[in-house]
Formats: sequence, C-alpha cells, structure tokens
Amino acid sequence: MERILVIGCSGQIGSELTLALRKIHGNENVFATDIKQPPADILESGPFHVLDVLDYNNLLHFAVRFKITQVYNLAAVLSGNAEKIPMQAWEINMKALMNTLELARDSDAKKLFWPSSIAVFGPTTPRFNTPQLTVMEPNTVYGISKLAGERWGEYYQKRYGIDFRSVRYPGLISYKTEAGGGTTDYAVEIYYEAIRNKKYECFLREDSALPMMFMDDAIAATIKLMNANSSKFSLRSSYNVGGMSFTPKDVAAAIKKHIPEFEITYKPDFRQAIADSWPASIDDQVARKDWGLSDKFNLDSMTELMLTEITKKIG
Ligand code: AKB
Repeated sequence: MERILVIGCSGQIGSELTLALRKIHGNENVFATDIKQPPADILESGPFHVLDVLDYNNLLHFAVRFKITQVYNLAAVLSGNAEKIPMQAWEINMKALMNTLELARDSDAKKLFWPSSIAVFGPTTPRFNTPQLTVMEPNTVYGISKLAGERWGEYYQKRYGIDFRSVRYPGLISYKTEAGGGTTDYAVEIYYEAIRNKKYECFLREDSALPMMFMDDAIAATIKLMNANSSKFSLRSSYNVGGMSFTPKDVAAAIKKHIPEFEITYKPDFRQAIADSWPASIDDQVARKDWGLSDKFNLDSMTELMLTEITKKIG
C-alpha cells in the first residue's frame, strides 16, 4: 500500500491532484501539506498538515512518522513572479527539489514526482513542435531552475536509484484554483473576466502562441506516468507533454461563441518576453510511446467546461 505526501496541496495543481490521488489510494493514505490553507474539500476528505518543504528536518521527520513511500512535490515560484525576485526564486525552487531528492535517499519515500515545464526551453530552441531532445538555453530564472532540476532528478535516479519521474507541463488551465505568477496565467484569468466583466485586458500580444493543457488532462497524465512501468522509460529526466497550442486571440474567439459581447484588448507587459522565449507547440511523441500519454480536451471543449464551471462558482 502506498503512503503519499503531496507538497503544495493548496496550489493550482495540488488542489486537484490531491483529490484524484485520494480516490485511487484511499483518503487516509494521501497526506496533503502546504504552508497555505487548503480548499475545504481537501481539509474535509483526509489528512492535512502545515509543512514547509524548505525545512529538511521537519520534512524527514514527517516522512518517517507517516511512513511515506511516494512524494508529489509541487512547490515552486512560477515564471513571472520569479523574475521579480530572482535569487529568492532560485533558492526556493532548487531547495524544494533538493530536499525531496535527499528525502528519497534518507527515507522510504523513494518515488518522487516533480513537475518541470516548457520553460526549460529558450529562444534558441526550435519554436514549433519542439522535440524532446533539442537545444535548451532558458533565459528566465524559473526556466533555469527547472532545467537544473531535471538534471538533478536524472542524476539521483542514476546514482542513487531514486524513482524520479517528471513531465514538462505546458500552461495549465483550470477552474478550481487560480494559478499565481505564471506567464500562461492569462488563459485562466480570461475566463473569469469574461464571466465577471465581459472584457479582458491581456498581458500578452494577440498572436502569442503557447502550449497549454486542461487540468483534467494534466492530472490524468501525471497519474499515468506515476503508475507506468519504468522499464519502458527511454529517459529519466522529464517528458515533453504538449496538450494544445493557441493564442490569446484564439481563446477570445472561442469565448465569443458563448458570450458574443466579450471584448479583449492587449497590453503586453514584461511577461511578453518570457512568452516569446518559449515554444509555441510541443512534440510529445516520446511520452505517448513510453507510457501512453493521451489527452481529451481541445480549445472548444475546454472553453465550454471552463465557462460552465466558473459560472457555477462565481456566476
Ligand atoms: C508559468 O507560466 O510560469 C507556468 C509554466 C508554463 O510552467 N504556467
């Protein structure tokens, strides 16, 4: 029986992944932790503890006490916020990862999921259909920390036999918990603003194409990777996961099909340069072949669901 620690259960991914893991492994076996208060459904459905991943002694004590066997480490400062506090972001992102890698050496928590990102790519990477193996020269603090993290994960797997597993998430779109501080966040905010005010001022240009994925597909991919037989893995760093590719103009057009009066304006800020350095679309054939990555949602089906669910929530 697995005993699972989720670090960052109150965030955009954690608030959904924790509940999905509890359905599979049993509520009592999934330990949700964060330094922030989680949503009510996480508090009510199973154990929650305040835990700071940056405090190694407490982390180790926690894992031993609760006999943890698997860790999902979702703690990170995202791309936009990281540019405002480069040294702190580097310190937090790297220490959070290194503590869970060391935890895997020092305890029974030998299996670790850690998200990487399309931010590992940079302006010299081929922009369209970016392959798994290619030029990687990220020029953001967040991207540099994610690329370094991938290298460390592979190193711990090869040197110490830690079962490190990772995907390079594209921008993630969800209605439950809003993201914070990312460059792809516009694609969540736009739906909330469409319902609240019927207009949105976008911080990226209308033609900024980026890879994106609906949260249900991202959660399914994460669980599939963690359950896959590792003998089929052709790499132990991080897998490309593509999802879909669209621009702000495309999302606005998809929203207008449901809210014809919706209006979008554009006022690019510092995040435009980050978006310009990232791929527009991703080739994820290796993940499809190695562990059966698949996705269900496209821009139209996602838009319909986002608008329905956000209307129910704030409507
Ligand atoms: C961000 O925009 O920083 C994240 C990411 C693509 O990793 N959503």
